[in-house]
Formats: sequence, C-alpha cells, structure tokens
Amino acid sequence: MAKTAFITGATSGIGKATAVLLARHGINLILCGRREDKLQELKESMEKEVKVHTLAFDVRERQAVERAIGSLPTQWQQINFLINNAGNAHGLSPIHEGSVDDWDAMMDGNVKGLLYVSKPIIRGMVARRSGHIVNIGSIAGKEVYPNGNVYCASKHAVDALTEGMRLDLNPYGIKVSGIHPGAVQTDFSVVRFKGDTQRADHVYKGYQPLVADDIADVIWYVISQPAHVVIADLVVMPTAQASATVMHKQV
Ligand code: NDP
Ligand code: 8X3
Repeated sequence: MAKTAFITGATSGIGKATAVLLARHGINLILCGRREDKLQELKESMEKEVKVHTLAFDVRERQAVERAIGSLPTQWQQINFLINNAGNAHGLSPIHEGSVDDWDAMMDGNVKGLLYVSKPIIRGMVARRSGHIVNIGSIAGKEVYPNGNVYCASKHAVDALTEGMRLDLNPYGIKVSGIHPGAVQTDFSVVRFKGDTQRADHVYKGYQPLVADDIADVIWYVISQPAHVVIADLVVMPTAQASATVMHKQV
C-alpha cells in the first residue's frame, strides 16, 4: 500500500523539493503552508503521480493547526512520515537590538508550531505503533553564531525535542530523525532579511551553497532505510562550509 507523508513548509525551498521527490517515489502527500495558491499549484502539478491533500494554516496558530489536522478525511489519517520542516529565521541582530516580534515569530513558528503539528500526528503513530518523524533542525541548532541568538535557540530547541521524541516514542517503534543543514540557497535569507534580496544573495556568494534538492535527497535517504535502521542525527553542509561561522569563500 502507498505510504503517506505530511510535509510542513511545502510551498517553498526544502519542503517543496522534498514533496516533488517523494511524489516521484510514489508517496502520497499532505502538503502544508500558509500560501494556499502555492499549495494548489503543487497539488495540480503532482496529482498525476500520487494523491495529494493540501492544508493551509499558520503553524503558530494552535487552533488552526488542530482544526486543519482534525479535518483530515479518514483515508488521510494514516500518516507514515511527518516532515517537520516549516520554519524561518527573522532578522540577524545582537541580542540587545533584536525585534521582539521577530523573536516571537521564530519561537512560535520553529518551536511551538512544530509541537502543535506533531502532537496529533504522533498520537496516531503511537496508536498504530509505527511512523517516522523527521525534524529539520539546522547547523544553528548545533552551534550558536554571532547575532543568531534567538534563531539558534529555536533550532537548539528543535534538536532537544528531536531527542525527547526519540526517547519517549522508543517503546512504540516510531523512528525519529534530526537533519541539520548548513547553508542552503532557498527563500530562507530573503525572509530573514525581510525581502532584501541583495543582502540575501550575498550570503551565498563566493562558494557553492547547498540547494533544496540536496536536502530532499538526504530526507529520502533517511526515510527509505530498512525498518531496523534509524538515521538519528545528521549534519549536512556545503563542502565550502566547516562550521556555522567558517566558510571558505573565493572572492
Ligand atoms: P523557505 O523560506 O524557502 O521555506 C520556508 C517554508 O516554511 C515555507 O514553505 C513557508 O511556507 C513555511 N513556513 C514558514 N513559516 C510558517 C508558518 N508560520 N506557518 C506555516 N508555514 C510556515 O526556507 P527553507 O526551505 O530553507 O527552510 C525550511 C526549513 O529548513 C526551516 O525550518 C529552516 O529553518 C531550515 N533550514 C534552512 C537552512 C537554509 O540555509 N536555507 C539551513 C538549515 C535549516 P508559507 O510561507 O507558505 O507559510
Ligand atoms: C540556516 C542556516 O547558518 O543561516 O538554519 O543559521 S544558518
């Protein structure tokens, strides 16, 4: 029987590339994001390959998340893979100058949103005693870099939650994986710098960054392992990157 993946942040970047790749592998998809038009476009482009269901909601709005997941028709309720990918950085400022609205957006989206989405889906996995959760963390969840403060804190929280999920779900045979990318060229920096595309482009100048397809490949590798294997924790960076702050740029 075909499997089903629930992907948050499927309208762009890593989530979108993952949706496209999983569809090629015959996995039915529940695609989520706030931008309904993008979800609809994706659905239309993939429906020849697999079944697609879309849910438009903001992960920060607890009731909207519960409503959306609660609205899933019976045939969509058996979720095999939960890809917790939705998230963004907002701003890059010293701690004493950061915007509190940006802090809220990151903690509410990257941390609380992930929890709101996960709970109802995990309950189904526990009842069925099977499932695989893939949390997209970041190199920022392994290291803290200057001015990254709250984004790094949010991704450290994702790392801790990944470990916590793995411990608590161990008796139920549920796999939990954390994938931690370094620099990937997506809309990530455009969002971080509030639409300043010049500043965003500069982040990826002078070296070859990862692209969303690289991370989609890693996600596919992680979820296609045999039943007895879990890739628990994986850091993936561009070859030019050695840590959150060390990047070999040719300028
Ligand atoms: P993009 O900006 O391209 O994609 C972000 C996705 O998250 C979009 O689909 C967006 O959908 C969704 N999203 C953001 N906020 C919300 C929200 N409040 N509610 C619902 N959906 C939301 O960036 P990436 O693809 O790069 O980012 C995906 C994940 O990868 C993030 O968790 C990010 O932190 C992580 N990451 C990215 C790295 C990079 O260098 N790019 C490196 C390491 C980790 P919509 O706007 O439609 O709601
Ligand atoms: C995205 C990578 O280094 O900009 O999580 O935080 S970084």
